[in-house]
Amino acid sequence: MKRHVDDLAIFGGQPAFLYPLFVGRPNKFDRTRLFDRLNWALDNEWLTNGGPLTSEFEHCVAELAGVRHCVATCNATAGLQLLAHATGLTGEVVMPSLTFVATAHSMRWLGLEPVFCDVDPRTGCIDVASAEATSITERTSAIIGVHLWGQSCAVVELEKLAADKGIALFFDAAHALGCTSFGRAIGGFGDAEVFSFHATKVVSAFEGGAIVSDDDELAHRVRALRNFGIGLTGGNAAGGTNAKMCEASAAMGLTSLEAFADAVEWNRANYESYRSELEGLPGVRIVEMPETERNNYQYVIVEIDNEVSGMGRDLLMQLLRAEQVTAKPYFSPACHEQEPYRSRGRVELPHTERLSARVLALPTGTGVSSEDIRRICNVVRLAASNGPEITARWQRTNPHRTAEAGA
Ligand code: T4K
Repeated sequence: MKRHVDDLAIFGGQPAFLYPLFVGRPNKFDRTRLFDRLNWALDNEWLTNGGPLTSEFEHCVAELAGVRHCVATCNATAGLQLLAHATGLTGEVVMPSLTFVATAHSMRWLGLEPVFCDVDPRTGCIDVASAEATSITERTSAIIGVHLWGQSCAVVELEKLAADKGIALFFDAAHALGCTSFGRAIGGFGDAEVFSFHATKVVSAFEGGAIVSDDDELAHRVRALRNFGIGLTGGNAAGGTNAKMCEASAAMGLTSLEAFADAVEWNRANYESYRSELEGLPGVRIVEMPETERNNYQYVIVEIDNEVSGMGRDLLMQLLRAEQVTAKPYFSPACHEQEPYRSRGRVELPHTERLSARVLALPTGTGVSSEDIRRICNVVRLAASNGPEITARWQRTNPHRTAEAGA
């Protein structure tokens, strides 16, 4: 364990890890089960277009989300786009800016205009009052709430706002598989919700997504639009697209789902380890997941307060990288701070900007052990307790890289 600033790899010490640790490493699963399923699909000679593995995957996801319908897609981005087409969105779509850029890009790609609102300063989820006061106009056709890091957004308030305004309400639930809101499974709120099964997610289908909903007509429409619009009476203004999940992805998704409960248990233990290791450390706040709700704990997020720790988030990230710990600034820059949105003009989103400059996702998942976490936190503690000294030393030795590291 490191005791002195000189022990830090950024100043020439031995890195804390021999091999890199990542955020978003795929979780463990039973390879034999995966290969059995793949062989079965190959033997069936039915590889995509709503095959039996995809149907089974949809059934399992619908059950987990407590909804009647699940339409599996090639990824969550396409899932959001199918919803926009199926409901005929036009004009503007209101969403938080503190999200992965896919939430915004998915709409922009269709010619819709993402309009960003601010977030709650602690959870980072959409601030409903900000959405109502500053973002909704007569051109708004939908709101997309994001269950950031698996925390539920204010679903009841958003449902009321959407109903009052007569607009659609979707949730980007890319992070929220198996999570709850007021004890109810995420998946059944708004008009529809969208999960991601990307390789980095707690349940992976290599690439994959799913639209879940209790709306029979909407589910029917997105199912048809996913497959070129075939079978859709009267067609759709946009025609259809190809956003199907293939059988290989479904095989992986099903196998990963079987390991989901173990992954959540592992993630929860990791989250608790981080919590106890970082407890009381000035300038470092772990984003706490509410005890009253279920979470999948796939993200462990810390917020670094530069003024208290004397060290910026970006310098800490760089310092960790030197130790072979690849932390990720989820989500920075916020959407409105990056192109193509930034050049539309300045929007004031103070809570979003504060959080996006401070948050950092730390490695977790089934490949990360409690000993790994002790070692990561040893570095974080050493860094945060000596922030001003480290920052000054860094600035002295790397004057040209200081701004880039946000020191
Ligand atoms: N909405 C939200 C709120 C989202 O977070 C996302 C996706 C979406 C919508 C869209 O969902 P999809 O259309 O993708 O289904 C990654 C993922 O690519 C992205 O899916 C995910 N969110 C986002 C949070 O993370 P990057 O740019 O950070 O990916 P990358 O390549 O830097 O990898 C992240 C980490 O994962 C690295 O530490 C390496 C590790 N990794 C990655 C891959 C692909 C692995 O260890 N193995 C792997 O196979 O976006």
